[in-house]
Amino acid sequence: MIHTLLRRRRNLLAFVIAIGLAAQLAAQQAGSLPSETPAQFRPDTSSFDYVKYDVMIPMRDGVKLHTVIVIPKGVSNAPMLLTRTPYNASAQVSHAGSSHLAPILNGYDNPDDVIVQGRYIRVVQDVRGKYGSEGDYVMTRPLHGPLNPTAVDHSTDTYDTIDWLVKNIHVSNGKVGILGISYDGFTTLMGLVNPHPALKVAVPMNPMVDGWKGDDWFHNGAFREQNLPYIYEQEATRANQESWWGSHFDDYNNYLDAVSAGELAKQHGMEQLGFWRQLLEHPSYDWWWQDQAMDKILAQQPLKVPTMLVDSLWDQEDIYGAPAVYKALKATGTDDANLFLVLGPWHHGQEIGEGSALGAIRFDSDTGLYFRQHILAPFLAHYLQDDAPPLTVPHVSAFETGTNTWRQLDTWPSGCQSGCSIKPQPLYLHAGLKASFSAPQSGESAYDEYVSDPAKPVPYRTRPVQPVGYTGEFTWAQWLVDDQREPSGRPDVLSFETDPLTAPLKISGQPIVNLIASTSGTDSDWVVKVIDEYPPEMAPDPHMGGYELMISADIFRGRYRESLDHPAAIESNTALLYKWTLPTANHVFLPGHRIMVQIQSSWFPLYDRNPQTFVPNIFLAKPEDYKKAMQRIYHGRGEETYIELPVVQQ
Ligand code: PG9
Repeated sequence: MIHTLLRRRRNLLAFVIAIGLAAQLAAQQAGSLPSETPAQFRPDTSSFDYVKYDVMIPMRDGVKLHTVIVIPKGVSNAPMLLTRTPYNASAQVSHAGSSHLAPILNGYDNPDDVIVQGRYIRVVQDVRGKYGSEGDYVMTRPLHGPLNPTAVDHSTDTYDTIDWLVKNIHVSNGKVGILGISYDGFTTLMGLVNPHPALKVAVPMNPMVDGWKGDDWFHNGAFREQNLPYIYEQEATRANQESWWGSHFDDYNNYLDAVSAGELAKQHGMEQLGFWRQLLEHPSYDWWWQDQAMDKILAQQPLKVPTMLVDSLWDQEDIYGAPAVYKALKATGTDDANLFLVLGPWHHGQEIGEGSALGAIRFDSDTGLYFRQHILAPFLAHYLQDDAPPLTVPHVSAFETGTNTWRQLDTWPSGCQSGCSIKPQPLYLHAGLKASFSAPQSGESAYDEYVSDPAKPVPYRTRPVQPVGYTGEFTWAQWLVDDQREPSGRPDVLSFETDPLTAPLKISGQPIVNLIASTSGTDSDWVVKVIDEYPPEMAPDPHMGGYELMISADIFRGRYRESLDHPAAIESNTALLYKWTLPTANHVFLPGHRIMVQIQSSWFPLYDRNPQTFVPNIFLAKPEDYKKAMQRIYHGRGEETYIELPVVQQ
C-alpha cells in the first residue's frame, strides 16, 4: 500500500517537474524567465524577541501616517513611547538586522537602553509628507492658524495617533510618553499643545524652538548657511533622495565662491522649495517667526503633561530651544510641578550616546549614561509604568563643567541647592586687551580696532572646513569646543583676557553682552565669545595647556540693533550699543585659568557674510555690496563694553 502511494507520488512529482520544465522551456522560447522573487515575501520572524508592525494610522483629515510599532514579546500592560520624525521611522527601528530588540532600536534618536530595559512598546511615526506617510510636508509645520490654514498640525497628528494607539494596542496600559531629539524634540513639544489625556509624559531633547533667535536657521539674524544642504535634501523629495553638491573640499571656498546664500541656493534650484522661499521672504524676526516660536506658543498653554526639557551646553544646532521653553514656562507662573530641566555637557543629542568627553574636553564619567540611568529612566518609569516607583529625579539636573559635577537643583538658574545666589557681574574690557571686574578708569585709551574684510572672513573652524556631517571623519558636532587659539592669532579677532584667577568663579545662566562698537560700514555682524583659557601647562593633561574653550558664544547681526523685526542701516563710525544674550552656561573657571572675551565680525561659513553695507535683504546681496570695514570696540570710561556674567555667590 505504502509502495503504491510512494509510486503514485513519484509519478505525480515527475508529472509536476515535467510541467515545470515545459513551462520553463516555453518561457525560454518566448524569451522570458519567470521571477524568482515571490509577489510578496513574508519573513519568518517567529524566533524574534519582538513583534514589529507597520501600520498606516488615519488622521482626522483622512491622511494616513506610516507608523512602526515594536512590541517586546510577552509584554502586557506595557506603556508606549512615541517619537514623531521627519527622518524615516523605519530606519529608526531597524538599525541592525537582528532578532533582538536592543540592536534594532539603536538608531539616531533612541535612548535605546532605556526603552529596552523599561520593556516599553516603541512607536515611531513618519510625519506627514515624509517617507512612508501620506500628506504634504511643511518644514516644522506651524500650528493651525494664520501660518497654517489647514485643520491639521503636529498637535492634532499627535493627538490622533495617541488616540489610535490606546484603542488598538491591547497589550499596552494605555499610557503614552513622547520623546525625541531636535526636530523630533520639536514634534514632542507640539504634542503638549492640547494634549491627549493618555499622554502622560514628554521628553523634548535639544528641541528646535525658535529658528530665528538661536536654533537651526538664524542666530540673532545671522543666517546659518551651512544648513542649506539640509533644506535642500529635506524638501527636494519625500525620502531625501537628492544629495547636495559642492565644488571644493573646503566648505569655506564653496560658500565664498557663491558670494551670498541666496545666490548659492539659486545655483542649486532651491527656489522650487517652499521653505527656502519662506526664508527669502522672512530674513527678519517678523510675525512669521514670532508666531511659530514654540516657547511663545507653550507659554500660552498650561503645562498639563510632566515634561523634562533636555539641553546640551555645547549644542551646535539647537542651543537656544530647551532653556527658552523652560524660561517661558517659568515666567507664566503656572504650576511648575510638571516642569523638569536637564543641562548636560554634550553636543546636540549626545545624551543618548557616550558622554565622557566632547572633543578634547573630558568629564571624568559617562555623563550620557548617567542621564539615561539616573534621570531619564526613573522619570519615564514614574509617569508611565503601572505601580510607578516614587519620583526621585530633581526638577533641575545641571552638570557643572569645570568641576565635572552633577548638581541637583530646584530651579534654574540657581547657583546651588540653598544658601547662594546669582549676582550679575560685569566683566569689563580694558585697554591693553585686558578684562576685569573693575570698571575702566579715565585716561585709558578708548578703543581697540580691527579691519573686517568680507573677502577673508574669519573661519569658524580650522580649514579645510568640513560640511555638516555626523558620521565617519566628520567632527561638526564638536565645533563649539574647538580650541579658539587659532582665531585669537588673527589680526581681525580681538582677545581680551583677565589675569589668572586666584579663586574659582562659577557662572550659572546666560551672559549678557553689552558691546559698544562702531563700524565704518552701514551694517555689521558681531561675534562675542566667553572663553575659559586654561593655564599654559596642564598636568596630567599636557595637551590641554593653554586651551581656549568656548563656554558661551554667539553672533548678532547689527542691522537688528534697534528692532529684530525692522532692520536699519547702522550709522557709520558711531559708537553704538549692541546688547544680546548668550547661550546658557553652568561653568566653573578654576584658579589659574583666565577668562577671555573674543570679538570678531564673521564666523564663516556657518554664518553667511554680512556685506557690511546695508542692503534690504542680505540673501540677495551683490558682490559689490561686500566691503571692508574698520571696526572699533570701545572700552573707555562712559563707553564701557562689558559682558554681564551670572556669577554664583555663596
Ligand atoms: N537640528 C536639526 C533640525 C531641527 C529642526 C529643523 C531643522 C533641522 C535636527 O537635528 O533635527
